[in-house]
Amino acid sequence: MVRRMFLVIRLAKRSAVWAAVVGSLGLLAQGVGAANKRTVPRVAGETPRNIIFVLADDHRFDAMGFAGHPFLETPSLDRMARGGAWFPNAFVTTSLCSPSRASIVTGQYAHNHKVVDNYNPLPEGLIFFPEYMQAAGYETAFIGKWHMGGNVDHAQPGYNHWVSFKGQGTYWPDGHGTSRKVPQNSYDGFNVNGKRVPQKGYITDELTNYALEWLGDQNGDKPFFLTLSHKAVHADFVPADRHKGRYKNKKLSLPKTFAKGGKNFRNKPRWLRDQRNSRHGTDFAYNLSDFDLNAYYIRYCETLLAVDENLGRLFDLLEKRDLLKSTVIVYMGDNGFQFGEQGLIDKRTAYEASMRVPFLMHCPEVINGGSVIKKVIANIDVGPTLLEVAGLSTPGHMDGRSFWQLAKGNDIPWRDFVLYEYFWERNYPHTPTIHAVRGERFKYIRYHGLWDTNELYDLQTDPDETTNLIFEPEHQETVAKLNKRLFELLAKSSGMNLRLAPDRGPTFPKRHPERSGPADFPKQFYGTSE
Ligand SMILES: [Ca+2]
Repeated sequence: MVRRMFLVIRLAKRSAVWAAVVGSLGLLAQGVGAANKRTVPRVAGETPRNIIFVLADDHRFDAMGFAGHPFLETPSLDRMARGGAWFPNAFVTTSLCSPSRASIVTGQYAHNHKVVDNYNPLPEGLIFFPEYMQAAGYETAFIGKWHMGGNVDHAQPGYNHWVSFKGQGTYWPDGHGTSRKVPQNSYDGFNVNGKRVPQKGYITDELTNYALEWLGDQNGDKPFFLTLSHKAVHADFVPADRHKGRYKNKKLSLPKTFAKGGKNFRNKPRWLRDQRNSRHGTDFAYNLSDFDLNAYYIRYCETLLAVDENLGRLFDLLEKRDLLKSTVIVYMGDNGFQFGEQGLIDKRTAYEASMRVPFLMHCPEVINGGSVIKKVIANIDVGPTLLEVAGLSTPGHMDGRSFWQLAKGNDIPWRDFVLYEYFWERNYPHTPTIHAVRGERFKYIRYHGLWDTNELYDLQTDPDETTNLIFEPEHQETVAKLNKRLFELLAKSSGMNLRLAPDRGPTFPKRHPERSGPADFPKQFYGTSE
């Protein structure tokens, strides 16, 4: 076949139809690729391992016992950190459920996979990294929250076994414990390999039951890859009944940037001060006039308890089957969640509480217990990393890079900055289009399409992002350098365009008439000449 092709090419070279032949060969190559399985070259020196990827929803970076939380108990996550590697500088490149999940599963930035909201259908032609594992002989399973492409739960490419639910699902089948209506909540039960099966109990327990059942069926003939994707801890947080009230006497210590006015508002963007009185601000959170931030946070922590407990059940099963030492277990959050930082709730912004996530890896055979790896890693790196664990190289279309060698304690050249992006949605009009770069020390945030100020934070001296350094004379060089780096990273990844998706889904533009008014410009914007 190949020889015949060369013959055709040789003949064609001499003719005027050369260009047309090249075109048709291109089509042929595409056709062959589509008909074949997804393949990439193997990497040297990696024996394919069993892999479990546990994804939590909206789990912020500091809501873990070992990370210094004042009261939250997470013994299983603590065990993972003790016995494995913790990446304290792990980020998502877009802090929103569907775009971040799409970045995880495709290895691409949102500007390339083009999933920029929670409502529009998935674009055609996306390639999910488990497809490569499947082609390489893995048994693969997806169990839990998919939540990409709107309210769908049908099986997606790359998975031999499928258990999911529509949109946000529900914590309990009867909806108890919920205090408000959440967009895209669904009560249709599970799609188990194409069959509708009712939800029986508390979602975090039940998804783990499905996971344990599938793991129990694996007989060692093939390596396995399991994704367990929790609904928890997405809002509206509902703890398991057994955990309700555990922290009722505890208090959220309000973040330094919660203060309304004074020094805290100095040089802060106008949009940020305006968002305080919106659905995602503490003055009018979820447009509820009686919103209680403390009660909300306590429920968040209580809801996390079942996630941690169920992680423990996975550990127990692997231990019993003598697989704990050799299996790579990964724990990650799909984005963070603000509880009063900068006067905000929820996510989407480039602030730490929103874009920074828990990230742990456990595999005692090759990862040293208690490793703390401070390099900046991101959701786009998950696909490349887990493919390397499976002995496979990174497909050319992926933007992320494998940090498997970093996890194992090897020194490899690594990136200086993570690129962040968020595209404005009509549904939640209070958060603008954002681009940012985040390194181990500095974060630069650039807003697009509005008359406002950018931000620069020194996270070494100011981890809480209290002081915007953007106007400080001694930082102008850093601002210029990071602005240049931002555009280099965008250009290198074909990101020099803004994704526009059709308006779809509910909109939440409301402000409370009696709470904080519109923000003024920073003083640097005023002057009587150019
Ligand atoms: Ca999320």
